Amino acid sequence: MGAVATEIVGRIGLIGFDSPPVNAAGHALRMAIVEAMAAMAAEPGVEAIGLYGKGRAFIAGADITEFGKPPRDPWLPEVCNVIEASAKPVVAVLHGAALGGGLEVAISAHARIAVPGVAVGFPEVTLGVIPGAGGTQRGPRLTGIPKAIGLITTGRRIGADEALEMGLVDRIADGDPRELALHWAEAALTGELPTRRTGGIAVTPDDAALDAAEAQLRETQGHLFAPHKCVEAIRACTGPLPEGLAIERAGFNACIESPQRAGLIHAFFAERAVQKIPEAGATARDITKIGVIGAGTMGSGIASAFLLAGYPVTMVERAQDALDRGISTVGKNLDGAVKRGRMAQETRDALPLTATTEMGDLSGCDLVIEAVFEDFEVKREVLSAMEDACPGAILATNTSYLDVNALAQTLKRPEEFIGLHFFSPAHVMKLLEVVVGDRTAPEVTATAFKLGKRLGKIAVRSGVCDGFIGNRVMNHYRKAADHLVLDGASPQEIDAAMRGFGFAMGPFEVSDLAGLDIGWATRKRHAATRHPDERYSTVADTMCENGWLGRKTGRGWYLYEGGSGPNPEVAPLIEAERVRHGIAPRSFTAEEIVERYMTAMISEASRVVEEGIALRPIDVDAVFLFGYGFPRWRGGPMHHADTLGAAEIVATIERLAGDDPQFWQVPSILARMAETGGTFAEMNREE
Ligand code: 3H9
Repeated sequence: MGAVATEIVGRIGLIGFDSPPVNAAGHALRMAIVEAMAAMAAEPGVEAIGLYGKGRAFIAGADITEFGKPPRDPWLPEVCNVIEASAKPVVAVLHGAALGGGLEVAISAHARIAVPGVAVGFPEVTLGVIPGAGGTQRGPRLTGIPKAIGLITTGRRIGADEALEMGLVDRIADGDPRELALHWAEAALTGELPTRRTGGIAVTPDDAALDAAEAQLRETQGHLFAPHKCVEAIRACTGPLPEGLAIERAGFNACIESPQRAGLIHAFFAERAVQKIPEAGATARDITKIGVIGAGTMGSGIASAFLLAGYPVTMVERAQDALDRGISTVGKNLDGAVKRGRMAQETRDALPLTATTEMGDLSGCDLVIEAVFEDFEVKREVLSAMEDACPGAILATNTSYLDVNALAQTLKRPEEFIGLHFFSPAHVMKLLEVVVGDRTAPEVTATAFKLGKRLGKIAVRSGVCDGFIGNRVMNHYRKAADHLVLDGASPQEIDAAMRGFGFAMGPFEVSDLAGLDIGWATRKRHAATRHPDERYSTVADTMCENGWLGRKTGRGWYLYEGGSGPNPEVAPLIEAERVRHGIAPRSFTAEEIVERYMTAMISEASRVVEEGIALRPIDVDAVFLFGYGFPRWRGGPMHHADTLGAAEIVATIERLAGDDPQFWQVPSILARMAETGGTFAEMNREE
């Protein structure tokens, strides 16, 4: 019974879940609970039972590493039934996290106490499944159908107060979970804490709420599998419990088989896997004060991100008017954060922001990041001044493309230099690429990761190359999109096809949002080294020359002022470019568009893995999931590649190479995988 600690204190039997780090309900814990419940039932001196979690959680949920493997008895639903059926009253004390299967265990008990700070909820849909141990049946019995729908179909996590209000818990009490379990199990015996079996509670039918939820989900989440199964299962909660549980079980099993479940669970682990870096053992420095150089959109966004995380920030800009604009941008960013509940108004009012035109004011900062114009010489000069003004500080560059090793060579302290690539808007976007140079000290990398965590970002380690992980791969598949346009597809067809695949926006819509000048600058930088055989479309360059930079200028690929829809002046440019290339345009199906786009993405991402720019394939997945709007339920480009299989991808590249051998080349890693039947998932496990 290693997974639980049992003891008898007076007339109370205590069962403490003990399966670190978060008491996931894996096979060992499930077995141990059932055995402990039987032992407590058989113990004549025990009159009531207290359940609690040791360590940092009650139970974080089912053990999701077991999903997709053959189930092992006892299943969690059985554990819950055993608890509910207990003849002796059972009280559960919820602390840390009582999520998914954890909450299902709790609502099978006869009364619940929530410790302040606990996270309660049914996050199953975010993992592509539905609550499978009674959540859809016992949940609505406690909260009523409408509230259960809200909780279960969104996966929203709530705190103790809301859980009490909803009826999921009976009391809120602060203290040590074991002590509370002892106290409240006793209270159940004295009558101070009423107890009842959740399964015995009658639910008021509410077909209108269920129909409305179904209709809304069809409209907003038609592409997802699990949320619809949740409503189906909740619908069954008005009948006898065993029948409802059987319907829930069928829905859960269908979800387990769905590829969306595999994609979403991969995304869950991606978020955590990226933290496992070779420098994890190095001692991270304490960072207490941040310097930001540059008060443009990026600099202000970065300053806002640090302020939101509670760091005092000194923001430096050369000219007072630019500094004033930066201060105003930070203000707007943080007002937005207050509105969204991410920052308290009092914190906003007492903002620890120093804005200055003096580099000397940076002294005392432990980390200074420059976010000036993306130009090697400009950055080199600023970094050199930074290095002199801030002895002892970590020096960071926020660059999207520049060679971090070459910049390091110009510094006296290259070991204290690192790339921190924020994504715009920097105070909102989750992704942070940590670009580790050849000479970056391990403690500096470890510090960057610690900082990333405090900022609430997903930090991903990248090696040095043009564009690092994300932009390098993006440049490649963006070219595939331009080639598709040359060959006959319209930008709107491509956008629609990629939205159909699951991206929130298509590539041309994204260009309009980001500003076409960004891609323009990259293309200019690459012009000198461009392969002579590369099929190059000048359409976007001409658009930039015309001043059509996207949303910010009112027109780009689409119109934003004086009308809407496609910019009518783009089609003639495309037509002229096709004539220049001697291309007779043809039509493309959405499947063909997706195939080319995704094959280009997977090809370059494979090279990034092969060259060691990304530590593992899963790191590439994290970059695209958290920085480029890749549909989470598809798990990321490398996970998606595994679902296609290397042999099929290689065959596609070889077929496409018939028309354009310069662009379509089989990465050697994929060729090897195709031969051996290898997968990217295996490489993730090797680390
Ligand atoms: C479910 O319950 C289905 C049932 O309805 C039906 C059953 C029939 N399983 O996040 P952290 C690992 S679905 C396995 O860094 P924190 C995690 O990977 C489940 N492993 O800690 C990490 O491992 P490593 C519904 C899990 O303090 C380590 O634990 N439940 C699980 O920042 C620490 O995790 C959920 O969706 C798991 N369920 O956050 C809750 N959970 O050290 C998922 C965590 O090797 N979990 N691990 O990287 C969470 O949201 C957070 O982990 C939690 C703690 C808030 C609990």
